[in-house]
Amino acid sequence: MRQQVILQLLPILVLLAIAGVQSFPSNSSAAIKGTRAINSGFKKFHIVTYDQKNWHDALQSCHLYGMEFAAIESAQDNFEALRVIQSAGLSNQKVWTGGNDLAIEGFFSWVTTGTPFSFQYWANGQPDNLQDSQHCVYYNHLYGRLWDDENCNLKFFFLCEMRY
Ligand SMILES: [Ca+2]
Repeated sequence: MRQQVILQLLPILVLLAIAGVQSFPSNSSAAIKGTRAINSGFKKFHIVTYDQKNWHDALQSCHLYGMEFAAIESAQDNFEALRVIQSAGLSNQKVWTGGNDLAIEGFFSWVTTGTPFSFQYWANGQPDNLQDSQHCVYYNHLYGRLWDDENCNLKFFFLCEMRY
């Protein structure tokens, strides 16, 4: 009896599964589970809500998703990036950006564009390159979600961007 019910339900379950797949967005970036995206002019920021990586692995992850590591190049970018972090429920987490001074100490640029920082959102007293080991830039919730430089090997959430 129980098996019969399951057999009768099987076609319905299959149909539901197919409908679920078909309703999934065809855009590859939108299909990444757990991301939140918000437009910022010509780009859209995404944050992967289930994974924390060191800065270099985060860079690779953005590329694997067909995106770039986020460059925060304007007040609007910054506003939208903060909105993505908030909407993802990660307001109390540390979040990597693509900012770094790995090439030359003290000269920060965006890894995606190679351009030096124009817009800046540093926390008071940052960047401080503490213990001469901080070369990657993240949103630090402990400093009001302003920018801070930190050791690139630490694992944080990370922002990617899709350009249009
Ligand atoms: Ca620092």
